[in-house]
Amino acid sequence: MTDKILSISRRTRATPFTRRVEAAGVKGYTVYNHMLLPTFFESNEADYWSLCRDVQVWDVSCERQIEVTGPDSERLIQLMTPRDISKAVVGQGLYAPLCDETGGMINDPVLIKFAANHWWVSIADSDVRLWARGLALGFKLDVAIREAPIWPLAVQGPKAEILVTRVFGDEAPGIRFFRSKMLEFHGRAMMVMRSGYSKQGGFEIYLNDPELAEPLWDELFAQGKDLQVRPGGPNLIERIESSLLSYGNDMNYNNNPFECGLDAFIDLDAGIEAMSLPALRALKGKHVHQLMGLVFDQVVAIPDCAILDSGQVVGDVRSQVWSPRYGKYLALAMMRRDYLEHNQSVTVDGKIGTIVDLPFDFDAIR
Ligand code: THG
Repeated sequence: MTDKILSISRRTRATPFTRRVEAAGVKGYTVYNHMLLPTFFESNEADYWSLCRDVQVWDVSCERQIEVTGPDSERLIQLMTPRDISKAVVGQGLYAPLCDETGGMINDPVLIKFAANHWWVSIADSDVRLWARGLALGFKLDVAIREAPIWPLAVQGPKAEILVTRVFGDEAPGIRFFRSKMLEFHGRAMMVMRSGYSKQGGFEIYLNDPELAEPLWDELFAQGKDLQVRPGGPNLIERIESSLLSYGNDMNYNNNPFECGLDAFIDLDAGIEAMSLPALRALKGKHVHQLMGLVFDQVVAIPDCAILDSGQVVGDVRSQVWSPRYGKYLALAMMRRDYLEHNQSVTVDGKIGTIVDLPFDFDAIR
C-alpha cells in the first residue's frame, strides 16, 4: 500500500510525549490501543542503525497498563494466561500469552506484579480491558479494572544503561532482565524495568505523572547528547531480525500459542485455573500451522501474502522486511505443518526462499 495521511482525531489518542515527538520530526505513526505510536523518524533503516549502535528514546505510551487490583486480582490474571504466575515476585515482568477457552490468543502482554493484589497487564494491540471486565463479571470476581494513568517510555540500545544511569542514578545497572526498581525523577518515584521491544538491551520507564513527560524527555536528550541519542520507535527491521512477535500482525484471535512458537510461556502441567489450559492440553502437537521464518536473497513481492505450492496455499506471510545487515529478505509466515514435513523451501515469483525455525539464526543462514 502507498503511504497516506492518517487523519488524527480524539479517538486516536495523543500521549504526554506527543508534542516532543512532533518537535523531534516524527515521520510515521501507527495506531496501537487507540493511541499514536511513532514508527520512524529518519527512515526505518537509518533508525535501525542508530538503535543497534547507540541509544534511542521511544514513546511507547500505547503499551497501556490494564490495572487489576483487589482480592481476586491474581485469580483473574491466572484465568487469562496459561503461564503460571504463582511464583512471580513484586516488580517482576512476565511475557505471557492471554488465551480464551479455545486456546485462541487474545493478546501477548507483559504481566507485571506491581504489588500484592496489584497487577498491570502491559498490553499489545487488543482491547484486554473489555475481556477482563467481562470475565470479572461472569466469574463474580472482587476486582477493580481500569486503564491506569501510566505512559511507558522506552530507552533502547547498547548505550541505554549509561543514559538511564545518568538520569535515574546508580541503582539502574543493578536491575536484572524483566525486573524493576522504583527510581526517582524530579523527586517522583516511578517504575524502571529492564525490558523493551528490541534485543539491543534497554529499559522501560513507567511514567506516572504526565507533567513530568516533557522534563523527562528533555533530560534524556540533554544527558544523551554525547551518546548520539535519537528519537525512535519499535523498529520493523530490528524486531523481525530478533523475531519479536507483533499481535495483530503475526498472530490474532484465530491462532493458538503453539502455532506462534510460544510453548515456553505455557505451563501445561501446572495446577492453575487458566481457562485455556484444557483446550491447550488437547491442542498440543495437533496444531495445523507453525510460524516460521522465510529467507530470500532478494526482495520478493508476495501477491496477497500467500505462499503457494502447485496452486495450493501452504502458508501466509504475516510480516516482512529487507535486512540491511544480513542482505536478506526476511518474512514471518504461518505455514502448514504438513507442508513443512516434506519441504525446506518455498518458491515465490521464481525465487527460492529457505524455511527456517524462529528465532532466526543468522550464523546458520550466512
Ligand atoms: N514492553 C511492555 N509492554 C509491551 C511490550 C513491551 N506490550 C506490548 C508488546 N510489547 C507485547 N509483546 C512483547 C513481545 C515480546 C517481548 C515483550 C513484549 C519480549 N520478548 C523476549 C523474547 O521473546 O525473547 C523476552 C521474553 C522473556 O524471556 O520473558 O521482550 O515491549 N512493557
